[in-house]
Amino acid sequence: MTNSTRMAWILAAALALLSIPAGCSSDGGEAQTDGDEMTDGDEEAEIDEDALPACWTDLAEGEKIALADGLSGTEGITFDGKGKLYAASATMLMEISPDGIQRDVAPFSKAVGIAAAEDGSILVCDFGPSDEVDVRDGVLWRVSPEGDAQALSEGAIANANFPVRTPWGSWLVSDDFAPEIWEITDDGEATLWTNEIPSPNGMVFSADGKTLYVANTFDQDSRVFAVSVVDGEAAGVEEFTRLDPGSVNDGMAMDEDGNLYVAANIKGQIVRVALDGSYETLVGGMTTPASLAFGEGEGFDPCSLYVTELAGAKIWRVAVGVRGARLYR
Ligand SMILES: [Ca+2]
Repeated sequence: MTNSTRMAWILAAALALLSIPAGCSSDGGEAQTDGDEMTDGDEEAEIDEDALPACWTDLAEGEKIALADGLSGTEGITFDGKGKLYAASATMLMEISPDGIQRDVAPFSKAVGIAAAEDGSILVCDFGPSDEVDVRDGVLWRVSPEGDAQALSEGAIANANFPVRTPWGSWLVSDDFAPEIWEITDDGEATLWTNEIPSPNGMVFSADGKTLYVANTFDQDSRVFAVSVVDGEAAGVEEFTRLDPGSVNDGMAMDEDGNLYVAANIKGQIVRVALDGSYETLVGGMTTPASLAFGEGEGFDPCSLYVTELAGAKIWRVAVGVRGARLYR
């Protein structure tokens, strides 16, 4: 068994543990401080800086505070673009209030990464019943704002891990147990988009849509790849940066200046990667940080990252001091 295979099974075991119902639907407990500096902004005002919500100033850059606690481990996290925050444990898609209170939205068997569509639906990746790499039972679900879950794609991806909306209006879905990223149309048609990136996980597009950044998880060293995108196709794969050994990269986010934020899962850190590929640790002291998203909507800081813990109990807010990049939806 190779190291990467062993690591895969460690996280697979963690996922299996998380799939045990843990009576986690109760009050999330610990509340964060009020966001009283928050002001409403006009989402359509892309150019008018004054119309954008202000950064909170209660935490210094790199400081963190628990938004929610008492969770049974969460992985996916996304804002819906309409003011709500969602997070996914292995067995439940939840809404998380600005006070850290959780509300069950829809149950799953093995939910992983999530992302929001333009209409406020939440796309949920699901490993399916089997974690085997050759059993194509992974599912991409689409959950309506009312909580109605419909399978958008099943039977193509073995272990659907993370979804990202493409600039051309489809979904890319990574499979971290295989070197595969799939494209899923809104009609559910699935095609293999690239098989050139080992253990792809978190993904984010550059603002111009010409580059897809992909974090790799189990294949060491811990790298971030840059995929050149031409006419909606993967036109070339390059190594963008190589983080510290053992980072075991998971989710990614991007700020408005194009810096990347990578969840170094096993190290318990969020690492910031500059445009030239150099990197620094923004924050540590987390338990297996999994996915991360910049705040959107009233009660959330637009200049903080909200971070799930795969094998921990918290959702953190980490102050960054700059806004997130606009996401494709
Ligand atoms: Ca599976």
